[in-house]
Amino acid sequence: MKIVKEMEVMKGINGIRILKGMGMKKNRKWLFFSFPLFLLLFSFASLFFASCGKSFIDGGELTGISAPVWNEPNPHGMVLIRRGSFEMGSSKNDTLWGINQNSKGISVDNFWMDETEITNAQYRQFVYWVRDSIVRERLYDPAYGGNDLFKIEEDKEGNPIDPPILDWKRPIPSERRANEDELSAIRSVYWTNPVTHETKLDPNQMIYHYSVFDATQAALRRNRLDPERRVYNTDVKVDPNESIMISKDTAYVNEDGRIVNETITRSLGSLWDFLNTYMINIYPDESAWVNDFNNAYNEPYMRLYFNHPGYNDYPVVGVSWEQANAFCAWRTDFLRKSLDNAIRNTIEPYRLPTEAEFEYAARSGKSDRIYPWRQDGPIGDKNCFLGNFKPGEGNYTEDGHLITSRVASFAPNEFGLYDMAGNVAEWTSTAFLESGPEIMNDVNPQYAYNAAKEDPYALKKKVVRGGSWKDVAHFIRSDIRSFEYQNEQRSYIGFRCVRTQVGFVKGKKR
Ligand SMILES: [Ca+2]
Ligand SMILES: [Ca+2]
Repeated sequence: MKIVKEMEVMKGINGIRILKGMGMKKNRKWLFFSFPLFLLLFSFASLFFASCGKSFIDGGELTGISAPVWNEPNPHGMVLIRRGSFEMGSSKNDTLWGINQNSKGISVDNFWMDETEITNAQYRQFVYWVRDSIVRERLYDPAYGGNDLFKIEEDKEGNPIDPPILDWKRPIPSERRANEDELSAIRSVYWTNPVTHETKLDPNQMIYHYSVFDATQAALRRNRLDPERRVYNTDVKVDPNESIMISKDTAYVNEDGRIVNETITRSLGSLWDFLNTYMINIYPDESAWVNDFNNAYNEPYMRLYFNHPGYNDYPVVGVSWEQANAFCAWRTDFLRKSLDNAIRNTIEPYRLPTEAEFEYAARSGKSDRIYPWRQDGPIGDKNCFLGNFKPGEGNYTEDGHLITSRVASFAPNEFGLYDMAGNVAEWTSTAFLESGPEIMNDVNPQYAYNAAKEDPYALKKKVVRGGSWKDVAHFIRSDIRSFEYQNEQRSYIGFRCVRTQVGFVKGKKR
């Protein structure tokens, strides 16, 4: 799938400056990450020009058109999971837990995976980007003084850009220097509780608007725009007026001012029918801490967990599957906008891992592992706990942590991944079916189901893997499946991203 449209455009070095502005520890590394890309961009572009100018003096022989291979730089905070095969699922029956042997041999290709779960600080970068895009829109809006310098209305050649795009290079004025209109635009994204008078960022306004072109659906033969090309069997008579029904996600604001995201089914008319649009409220549900646990005093977590700097490096929670997908789309766009056209679309998008990718990565690709570590239980050689979970009845703390822990508090697995068992359970892109892997292909297995709004709730289950801080040892096993509804927000579910690596095995030299 490919991101084709986003709310705003942000380019080059500006993306780096925004990151630095967030005051995050690791941001400086982006400079080193981006600079080689910048150089590569020139070499990549020159490669095209070189091939255009090539004269075909090849003696009439078939010599092929070749070009140097371009290697992707290592994405910040991710590790490369190399392609491989393993037995996915449980290899033995376990009558105590009602597990039936259900393993299946599968293979997955190379992908990058976040070393750790996405942290509060990382997710806040997304929330603040959305906040700033709203403020910039309003600074341009005549209702708030209409400063047209906040948008770029013409390109370098003086041609109009329609509609104009936000100028991220122009800083939002500080509250001290802002005029009255600017101040009201800046403050408009905050909300004051009329009872307690506490002021905070208004979660209801944090809407991220994005579109994704569904290249898989668009590629299916049955969905081809030209009816002649839907069937290759020349014995079958093609009906040129055949109507093909397709499902498409769309989002709009209804007459009551409410945002509606829904899946519509309609007759295929053009490539635009494969463009899915979403308007997602991306703010985490801080009240999950209270709603998940009856008769418990979890109010401090509700108030502090997402925003207190003490929790910066803890995994974000209270994020639904839909919000996690919005994060992946934003992260892709944020990176691509910092790259030149020539390489922008050679970078695969960030996404949630498939269920198979998660299990393969958790077990370090080894069929004989049931945890990310080699032991058959959660305790290591030196009698130390190997992850954050619930070690005993009512006992959450024996492993040193009551709720979540800072990410990477325990040793990584052989692939260099932290907390693949426990801490927070993690969303995958896979829709949950009891039969699961059985019906999936054995090459890059996946089962995706785009549930329509009117579908029964049972069809909106997504696979969650790895178990969490609130689970006993059995449920943090890497071969155990679990699910949650795609719009649920839980205090024990977070996520991490993956990205398919554009990588090749070197061939034999001739
Ligand atoms: Ca614990
Ligand atoms: Ca985890």
